[in-house]
Amino acid sequence: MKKRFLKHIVGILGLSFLTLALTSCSVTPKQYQSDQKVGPQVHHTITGIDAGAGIMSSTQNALDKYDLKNNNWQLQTSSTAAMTSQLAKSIKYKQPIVLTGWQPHWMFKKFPIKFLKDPKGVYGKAEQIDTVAGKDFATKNPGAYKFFKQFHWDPDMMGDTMYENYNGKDPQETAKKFIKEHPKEVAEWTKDVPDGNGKTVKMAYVTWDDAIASTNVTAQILRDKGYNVSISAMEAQPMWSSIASGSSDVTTAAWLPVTSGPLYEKYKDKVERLATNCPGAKVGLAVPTYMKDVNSIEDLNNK
Ligand code: PBE
Repeated sequence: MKKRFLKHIVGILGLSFLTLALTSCSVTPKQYQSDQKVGPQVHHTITGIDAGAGIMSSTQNALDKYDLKNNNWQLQTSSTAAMTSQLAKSIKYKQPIVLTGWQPHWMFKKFPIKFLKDPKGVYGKAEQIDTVAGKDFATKNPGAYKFFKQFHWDPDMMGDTMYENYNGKDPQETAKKFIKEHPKEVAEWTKDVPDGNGKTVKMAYVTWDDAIASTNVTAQILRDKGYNVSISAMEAQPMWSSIASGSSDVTTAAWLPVTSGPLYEKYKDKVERLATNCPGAKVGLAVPTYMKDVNSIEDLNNK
């Protein structure tokens, strides 16, 4: 009887040690080692986002131009949500990570990360976010056209709006709050814009945080002016083709000249660039600031 009891205890103890060992294995990842090469520490992997994003094709170019592909580097497709939650985990445990990064975005507000230098200019020098419409939008809906010609904000305004959405607020509620708090800007953007009287505006966007923010703000301003605005989320490629074909009217999500460049090139005869709605954007690769010796994309091969 006693023996059996002992055996039981030993069994339970053994099992708990095993579980402890296993879980401690999985929850204590290795920290970044500055004295070791970065490649093997991240399995030569750049953590990316959705396949249709321009930053993904720019990063494929970077893999070629910086000779990273020949050194076994690869780009992992995921989503903005998956990438930023991976980033949060890495930061928590001071692990190494190389990711696709862009601004305006709350990731630079929330996490201690830095852009890697891009001496070959693969991601372009200065990006901007443009408003793009179908060629016939001006004649089809001159009122809304005028508004989109006049709409432009800055990375700070956009960043704050995105951050509120990130914190769980409904994007339409954020838009309403923004409108309330920025009467001067809204008046400027709607100057001489006639009332919509129910005229339809079909906006297209991709569910990137910047586009969610700008689409909801502009749609709400036009709704307040009496336009009947619909917003449709789609992948990048279908978004451009639907604007070119006229099934959608307008988007505020064109990152140019480089990031959305290939799509713009493809459809440029059928679309019009109305305005730059946000200047001072930036796209590239990023790492946590504690990866002190990794400062340029070139460092990924050497360090
Ligand atoms: N982004 C954000 C997009 C555009 C908006 C930089 C991730 C991209 O096409 O890469």
